[in-house]
Amino acid sequence: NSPFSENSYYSFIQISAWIARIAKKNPKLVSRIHIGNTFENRPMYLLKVGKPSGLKKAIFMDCGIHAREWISPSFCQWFLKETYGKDKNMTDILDNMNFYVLPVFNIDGYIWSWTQNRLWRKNRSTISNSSCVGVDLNRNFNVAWGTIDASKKPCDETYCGSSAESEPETRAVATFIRKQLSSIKAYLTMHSYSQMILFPYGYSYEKTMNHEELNEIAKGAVEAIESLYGKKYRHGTSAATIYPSSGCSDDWTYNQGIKYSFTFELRDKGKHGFLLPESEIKPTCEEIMLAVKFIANYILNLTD
Ligand code: 0X9
Ligand code: ZN
Repeated sequence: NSPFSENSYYSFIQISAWIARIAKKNPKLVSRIHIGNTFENRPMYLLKVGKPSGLKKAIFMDCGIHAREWISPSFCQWFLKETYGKDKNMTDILDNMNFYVLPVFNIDGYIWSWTQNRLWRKNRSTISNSSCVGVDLNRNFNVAWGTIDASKKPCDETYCGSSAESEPETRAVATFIRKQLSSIKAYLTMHSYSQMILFPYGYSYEKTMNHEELNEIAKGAVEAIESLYGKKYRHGTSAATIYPSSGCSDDWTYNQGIKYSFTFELRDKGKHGFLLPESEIKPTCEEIMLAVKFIANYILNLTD
């Protein structure tokens, strides 16, 4: 009953209509939460999914922090469409925990990528004393801000902004997460491309306190992915597996105390890159769904 089509990418107008509709049609399961506005003043809505009940664990998941990574918002839509009542395991998960899903983190950038420049990455904020536009929202979090693989030059793709959390989109997400820290047990952020599941740290080669545990979870998640269509995903720390970088959302959530923080890099490995054909939306979402469920079940079974 949702208009989401697994065979096409959705424009932001389509996505926002879908967000309103899915909340309206499933009031017992889905609610829409306004967390802030973008630089261009568009409202940012989060979808809270789960059966209402007292104390529940939660998983926060965002899609589309980078504008051109279109498969990422497709996954958030898929996740909601597939969610409740379709299979027993997902029903169990949602009876016992909530998901906070941000379908498009970087709305202004996503629209720019649809209308002006398909390969746009950053948001669309204007910068004083520069004619260049946009901050890399995944360099704008308050964690080792402005150090490794982050540029102070507004024209660069990894421009980290004038200060940590300078961007309204970053502030909206960080503020929401700070308020919900007691319930949020895991943080998942969806990117493309390169087929990886990454965990902290990205800003340092040091290992986290629960490195072995994170590695085991990521390993289980990539095995679940591979079991479906045989696609190989790598796993490991961001710094060692993709490249070191600072100001990223997953490292920030980790340091806030969310000990299960993961960055997903979806298909493919570079053949099409950001321009992943629409025929790959469905299989990508199906395989990633298995990984998300694997992590959700792990979180559900944690006793603390
Ligand atoms: O560079 C990024 O922001 C991510 N890769 S992407 O190609 N989608 O831009 C990787 C971020 C990994 N996480 C950390 N370094 N903490
Ligand atoms: Zn990305």
